[in-house]
Parts: sequence; structure tokens; C-alpha cells
Amino acid sequence: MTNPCAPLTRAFPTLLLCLALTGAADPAAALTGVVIGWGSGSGKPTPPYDVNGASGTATTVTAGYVHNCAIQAGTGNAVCWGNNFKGQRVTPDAVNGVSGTAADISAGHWYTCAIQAGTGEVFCWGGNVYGQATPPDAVNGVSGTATDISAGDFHVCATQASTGDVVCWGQDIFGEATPPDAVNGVAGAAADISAGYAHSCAIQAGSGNVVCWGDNSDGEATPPDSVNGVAGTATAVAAGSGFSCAIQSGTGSAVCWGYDGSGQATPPDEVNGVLGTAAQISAGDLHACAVQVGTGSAICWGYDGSGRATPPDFVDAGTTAGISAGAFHTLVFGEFAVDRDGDGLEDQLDNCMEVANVAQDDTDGDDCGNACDADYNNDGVVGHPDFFEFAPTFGTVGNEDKCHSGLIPGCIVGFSDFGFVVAAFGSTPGPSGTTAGTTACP
Ligand SMILES: [Ca+2]
Ligand SMILES: [Ca+2]
Ligand SMILES: [Ca+2]
Ligand SMILES: [Ca+2]
Repeated sequence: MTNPCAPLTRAFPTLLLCLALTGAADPAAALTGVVIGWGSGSGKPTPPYDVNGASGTATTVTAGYVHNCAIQAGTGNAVCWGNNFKGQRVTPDAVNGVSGTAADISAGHWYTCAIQAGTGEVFCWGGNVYGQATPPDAVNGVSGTATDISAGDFHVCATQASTGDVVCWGQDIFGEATPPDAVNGVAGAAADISAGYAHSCAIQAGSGNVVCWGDNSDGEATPPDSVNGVAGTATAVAAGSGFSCAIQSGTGSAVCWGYDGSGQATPPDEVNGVLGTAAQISAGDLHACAVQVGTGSAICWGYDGSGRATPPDFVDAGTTAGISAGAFHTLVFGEFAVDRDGDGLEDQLDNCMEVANVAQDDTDGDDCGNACDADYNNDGVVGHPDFFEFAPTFGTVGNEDKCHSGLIPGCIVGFSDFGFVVAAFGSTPGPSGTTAGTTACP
């Protein structure tokens, strides 16, 4: 919790040195890897500071049913947030940085699976009613490991590291966890896999043919000729809830099939080849998303309840590096000029990035604006010492660091400031975007 520059910002030569050392002289460059979510709150799309840019960013995101996970940039630590009904949010030491980190992660329905970096061993945690959180020996390190993993609603599929064979486990009511010979090693292996609600899809290694299995009630397990090898093949595949999507080889066009009640199986012109093509694709419950080639735009389609298929403007304007469509929401990570409090200052320029504070007053110069800093003794928490420091200043002029909502200079410490301190009691100051990448203030 140390920012070498923060306490020194009033010592001008030291400030210049700090700017030179930290690269802060070019603060307008958007952070790469910032995680942003949107859609229904039930999907818990709001990411934690560990990956939202306040104190870290991400290299992978995965949107599950009502929880989400990411891999933190730099550390490789698995970070999860949202609902914890079955413990799906509590990352094990094997991948959270304590005794290992994660190379890949996938959030399902009340459970999560990850591939441990270095070893390739699969770890799962959370709900295990169908054995979906118990990876088999073929990928858990006993007799094999994995290079790719995809958690569906109640079943999981992975590609075995040494063979490329598809291995699935968990619920198998529709045969969704029983991969066919074309990709299970008998007659072929897989280059990409995706587990959906009750079906799964893979791309056969070598041929590029899309192969699906499991529930086919809506034709979701019957890939069309454009990607099944008859008239075309695919480079990526995504299994959703009752529908599937793929990116066609050569053209880059997004192609979907299966249930289309909300238009989720009808990719728009931006990615279907008419106006643009897709670099990545992800299928959720009732909507799907892709990253457009060239622009890096996040493009979503299908059911738009709670705006899950409508990326915020600043995501549109930025560059999406990765996208994941969940049950009720969407997550991306990428390079975005985020201004989450709408005060006109991008997060990385904003010393209180969740409070609109155009003036950016920061009386004690700790990079934590007065608007979110009641930690007067700079011990990292708003507590009794801060309250006792505040109390005698009530009604006075000239104690600008106690002015959290008034205009300074000349502010009078008043009731609104008292209310602010009370509300902040027990919390940490910030978050400040101007310390992003190093630490949250102080
Ligand atoms: Ca702002
Ligand atoms: Ca602000
Ligand atoms: Ca401050
Ligand atoms: Ca304090």
C-alpha cells in the first residue's frame, strides 16, 4: 500500500522525478485490460478493484450465471466476484496466487473451473451436484492436463494437453458430456471447445469442422454447412443456451444456429460479413457478442433485457480485447477511456473515480481527492482518529481537507461534510484512478 509519489506531490522537483519514474507524464493513455461489465445487476457485472483498473487489470474474463471471474494481469491470479451461493466465488489457493496461478478460467452456473498455470492441471470449485466441479484424472494432473476449458451450465469440457482430445464431465442428461468420436480421440481431436446449457461444440483439429453434441431441441447441436465442413469450416466456436455460434474460416463471418427467439442466432451485419467480421465470439443465455475485426468494437445481439446486448458508449469508443456473454450480462476487458462517475475526467485522471469531483481538490496531496478522502491521518482507513481530527473543525474555515462537498478555498466545514465522514467510517479512502496500476490511495 505505498505509492512513492503520493505524499510528495507538493515537492515539485520530487513530483517531476516521480512522473518520470512512473510514466505518469502521459496519463491520458487508456489503461489496457480494464474490465467493464454491463447488463442486469443479477449477473453482478460490476468488477472489483483488482481488475477494474483501480488496482489491477485483466487478461481474461468469463461471465457465468450470477458470478464472474477474471485473470489478473501481471500476477495471473484468478479473481472472482458476484454470487457465492455454492462457493463459486471463492478461488482456491491453487489458482489465486497463494500456491499457484491461472492460465485459463471459465465460470459456469454456481461453479467455476480453471487451468493452473505451469502445470495445466484443472481445478474446479462451487456447486457439484452433477460432478461438474470434480475434474477427471484425464485433466486433473493424475493422467493428463488441459490446454483449454469451458464451463457450461452444469457440465464442463476441456481439451487434453497431450492429445487434444475433448474430455467432458458433469451433467450428461442429453449426452452433452459425451463428446463424439470426431473429437474424443477415436477419430479426431479438437482445436477449440465450448460448453453451453445442455450441449457442447468443438472444432475438429486439422479439418476445422464444427462438431456439436448434446441437446438438439432447437437445432443447436446441428452446425450448418457453412461451418461443418460441407461448405466451410470455423476458427472459433461458442455454445450458448439453445443456440451456437462460430467464426467461419477464411471470411471471418459470424455464423449462428439454433434457437432464435430473441435474434440471438442472427448475428448483425457488423460481424456477419456484410459490414464487418468477428475476431472473437461468445454465446450467453439469450444474447451473444463478438469483437469486430479491425475496430475492436464489442458487438452484441439477441435479447437486450437490462441492456445486456448494448455496450456502453465508452466501450464502443475503445478497443475490446476479450468478451464474454453471461446469463444476464456481458463482460469485456480492453482499452477504454472510462469515466465511471461522469465528471468529465477519465478514471485514470480522476482522483476520486467514483465521485463526480471536477475540481479534483486534494488538500493533503496523497492522490486521493477530498471528495473520497476522510482518512486524515493517512493510515489507510477512516476510523476514530480521523473522526476526532474532524470534530474540532466543524464550522470552521481554513480546514480544506475536511471539505468533502463544499467549494474550496473558503469552505466552511459543515453538516454535509460530517455526513460524509460518518458514511465513510470504517471504509478505505478512494478509489483514486491517478494511482491506478500501483495502488489505491493512500
Ligand atoms: Ca471521472
Ligand atoms: Ca471523480
Ligand atoms: Ca487527499
Ligand atoms: Ca485514518
